[in-house]
Amino acid sequence: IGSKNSEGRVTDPITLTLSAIEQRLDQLLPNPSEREKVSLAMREGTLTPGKRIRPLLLLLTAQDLGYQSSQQGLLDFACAIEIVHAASLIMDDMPCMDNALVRRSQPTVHRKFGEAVALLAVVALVSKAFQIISQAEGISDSAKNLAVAELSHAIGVQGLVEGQYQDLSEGENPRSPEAIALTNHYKTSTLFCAALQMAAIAVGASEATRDQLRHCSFNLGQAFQLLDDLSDDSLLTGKDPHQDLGKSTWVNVFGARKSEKQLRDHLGYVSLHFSQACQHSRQTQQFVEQWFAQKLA
Ligand code: GRG
Repeated sequence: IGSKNSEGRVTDPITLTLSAIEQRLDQLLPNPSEREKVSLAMREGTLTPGKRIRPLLLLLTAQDLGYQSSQQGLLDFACAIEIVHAASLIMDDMPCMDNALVRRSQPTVHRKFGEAVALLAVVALVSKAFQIISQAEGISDSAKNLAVAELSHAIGVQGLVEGQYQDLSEGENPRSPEAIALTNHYKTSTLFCAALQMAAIAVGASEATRDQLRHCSFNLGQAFQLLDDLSDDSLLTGKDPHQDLGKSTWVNVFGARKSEKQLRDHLGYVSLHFSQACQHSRQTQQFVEQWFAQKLA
């Protein structure tokens, strides 16, 4: 990552893809004046640097599957996923949810702009994401329809919303491993699933491939959430530490060692299903393996 050619230009494809995502996000979001607070909050919540892992995986997977149509259209699909993710983080941080003070090393959006503006920015971002999909160039109407169905499913009561609800609910505590995995599926795997499915839809992949990618996303979301929980540090996130300790995460219930073993088991399934979905090109699988290896080193 970050390799340069003899003229000092970055040539690494991942770095180039990440910078294309940043540029396109910047173009797609409104360009407001100082007085347009909701638009400013939309930009703040989205453009503050993050990992961009979901849009990156969408683009890499589509390439592995042999995507050959408009690069801009696919980039727009990828940005729509990131915009929904950004909206979910703004909402997650609000006082009625996780009550976080800091996100991506910055004061949370509701602290900068107030709760009302933050909430309006969430609604505006979600609607922006669907507008972007509907206008993506070089992608057929039927593919756009399927993409809308995937993304709306991932957000709703069988996706992020349910995951967030379960995360906030004071159910049986400590929860069973199955219950924790289900919450992680809803709150994290579903958006990874939408990303990989949108790649498959853009390519017109077979149902068998799409099924492999669903299994892949389930395990990827579990692994990602376990990593997030393992690295969750209330001093860094500014979250209320009591609120976090009370949560039934794998790490809180089973400890770090067992959680890391569980994470590695999920990664094994991620590789298996990626290799079955993308048999001719393995860049996404290799990227994911290297990405996690770096984080776990
Ligand atoms: C309004 C779209 C919308 C949803 C409402 C609030 C909510 C329901 C869902 C939130 C679910 C949630 C916070 C899941 C956590 C997922 C997760 C692991 C986030 C961290 O992702 P990273 O590490 O973050 O990719 P960066 O900052 O790098 O983008």
